Amino acid sequence: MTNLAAYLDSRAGPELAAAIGELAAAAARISAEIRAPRRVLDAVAGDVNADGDTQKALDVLADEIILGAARQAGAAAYMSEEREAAIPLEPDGPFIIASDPLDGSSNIGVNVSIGTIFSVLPTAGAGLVAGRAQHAAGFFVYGPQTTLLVTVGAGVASFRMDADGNFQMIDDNVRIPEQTGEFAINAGNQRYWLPPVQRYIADCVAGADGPRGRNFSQRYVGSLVAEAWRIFSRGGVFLYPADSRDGFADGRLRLVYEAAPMALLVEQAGGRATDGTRDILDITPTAVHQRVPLVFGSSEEVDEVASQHAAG
Ligand code: AHM
Ligand code: MG
Repeated sequence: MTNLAAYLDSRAGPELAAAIGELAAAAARISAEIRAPRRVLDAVAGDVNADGDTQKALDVLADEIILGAARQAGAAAYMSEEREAAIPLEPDGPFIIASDPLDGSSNIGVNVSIGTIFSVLPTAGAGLVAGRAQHAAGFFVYGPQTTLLVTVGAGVASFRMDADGNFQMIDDNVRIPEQTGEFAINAGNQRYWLPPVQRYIADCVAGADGPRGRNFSQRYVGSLVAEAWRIFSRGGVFLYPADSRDGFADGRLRLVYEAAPMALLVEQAGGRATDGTRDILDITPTAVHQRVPLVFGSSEEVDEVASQHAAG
């Protein structure tokens, strides 16, 4: 069986391979911390992050651990959901690491899957470059199993962590099915959605009786990494659109360390990721914590959402 180190040796340069190896070791530590026998999952750290969210103790711990990995990897800088600004590290470092160290924070306390998302970026533009320029991207899921999906720009591979904290390959060519009968969106926000999303979801819900002519199921965990793992496994479409609430004109998710790494994985697995119309990978961020509407998954559905946007 191939492990992560062997996979990276054959597809990435030594510095990039070592950096992803450091991130995997960090994820093994985070996984162990989450499973520590006396861990109170939703213990609060008492601070608020760059986004105004109350930080949980695990958010802070995961951020420290990923920062340690970035430092070990010799990264030039570290950008994180939990830090206001980029942290400068090795002045001559070959790349920048961006991360959401603990995605799905609001779910920590209910024992559903949470994860770590990462992006390895060129140093040009202080890391604020279009997602297509990423050297690598991936995410770990801390669920019933600890898993990893990673791309170094040559397809997507999946791994599961063994008892020794090593990542063993599951699949060396993960592909997102083009068609799906599952959509994921926070329907509690329906009254705030804009007309294209209203129409798209109404057509899905109308099922076999509507214009789509077939039935859909809804799935929504509220944890991006968990939705994504499901979509990479069996297809699906995820939407966190712009809506009319104050502060949601660009949706909720962050471009640099959530949407862009996810989009690189999605495209490398044959799916699509857009903000409704534009490819996420073509958007150049102007700020570390910039938000972006996100639609990703099975290409047929992402295209359908785009055609609803084209219709106005
Ligand atoms: P987080 O990075 O603070 O955990 O926030 C991101 C999360 C995603 O994991 C998830 O897709 C989304 O926010 C859920 O938002 P909502 O509760 O508004 O549906
Ligand atoms: Mg997140």
